[in-house]
Amino acid sequence: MMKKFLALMLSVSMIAGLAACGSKETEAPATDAPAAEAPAEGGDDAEAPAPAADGSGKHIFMFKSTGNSFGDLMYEGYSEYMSALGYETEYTSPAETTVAAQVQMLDELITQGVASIVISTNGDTGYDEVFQKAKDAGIPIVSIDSEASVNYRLAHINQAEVQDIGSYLVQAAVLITLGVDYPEDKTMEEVVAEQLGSYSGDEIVLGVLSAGVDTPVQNSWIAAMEVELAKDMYAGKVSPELDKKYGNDDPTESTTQANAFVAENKVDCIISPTTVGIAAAGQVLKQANSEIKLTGLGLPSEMQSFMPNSADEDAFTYVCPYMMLWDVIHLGAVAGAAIDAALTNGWAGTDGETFTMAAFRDYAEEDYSVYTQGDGTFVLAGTPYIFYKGNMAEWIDKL
Ligand code: RAM
Repeated sequence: MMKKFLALMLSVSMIAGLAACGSKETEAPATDAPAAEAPAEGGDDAEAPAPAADGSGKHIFMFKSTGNSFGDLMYEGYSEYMSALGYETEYTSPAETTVAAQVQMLDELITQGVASIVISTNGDTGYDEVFQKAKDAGIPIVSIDSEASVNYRLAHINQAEVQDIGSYLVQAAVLITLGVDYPEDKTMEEVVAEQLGSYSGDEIVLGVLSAGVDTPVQNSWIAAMEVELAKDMYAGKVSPELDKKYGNDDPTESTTQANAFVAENKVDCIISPTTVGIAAAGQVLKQANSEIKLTGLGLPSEMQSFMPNSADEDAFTYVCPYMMLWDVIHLGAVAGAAIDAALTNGWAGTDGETFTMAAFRDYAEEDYSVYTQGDGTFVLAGTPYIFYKGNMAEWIDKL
């Protein structure tokens, strides 16, 4: 079933892209892990059966909601990795991007008996009771994309450094506002510093079209954008205030919010740190023939009509000259490797622990180490990758 083999050129392309993107500049994340949670609503008291010692049973992968290709691709990687090891996996996500919908679904699954849970959450709070029920039953939980409470997860699989993502998004938005192509031979930060050094125009204003107002991962990236904007080079040139709107990872709501940006006409560039938001904004800005530009985190397959697809095109005739993401399929597979390590080697996600991920598609076998940030432990799966006119064509069929 997963015979697409879309990632054959992934490593090579990714390494090239990373070099161009200046991946050395890793910084500490802007935010600490989620704070202690309020008591959860819902959840029933039925005791949950413990998972079988041999790893049999259903291994659950729960995304924030259904109908999101980003979640589907993570599951593709997760299930491919897990199935190769003989595990049975199931993709279950609620229709709505809410904490309550995830909690109800988790509660039912845990009562039925599941072997493990990988989850991307819709909020920092509200999961305590249901996660405690899983913990009592000995069901390992790993979070991915959007963090689960440090009290209940073994570790969080971090897609890329939070601060890198926030910084690169702001830098891209500023360069795009100034009509500057993605720099292939310098870091974006260097070019932003050069450009703003001689900039004397109106203060640049950036908008954010996010997912949910409470979504942990998007909020951590927004906080990182604000850290970036506090750097001296932006002072008086780019507003430190981001104009934030929330489309709840729903195409219709995201379209409404993108239309509001057009109607208000206050921002120069929208940063959408969600694949649903950026695709909706692309459509709105294109249709409106708006002067507002766009960047963010998007899937090349969903962004192809809003972005240049070949090096000889003028990127600025498109609403989104360049954007970012990471290898979503590989990210999902790393979560599978963490769950396997928990089940077979007693990997507990504590600081300094390591697990080995078997070779996956074009990725060689690799060790992943657990590190601590704030109150929580993390595993770093990858690095942000820039999609621009120089490489879009090769990515459209892959992600
Ligand atoms: C969306 C989801 C997810 C985010 C990606 C980039 O589909 O909101 O949380 O990480 O986009």
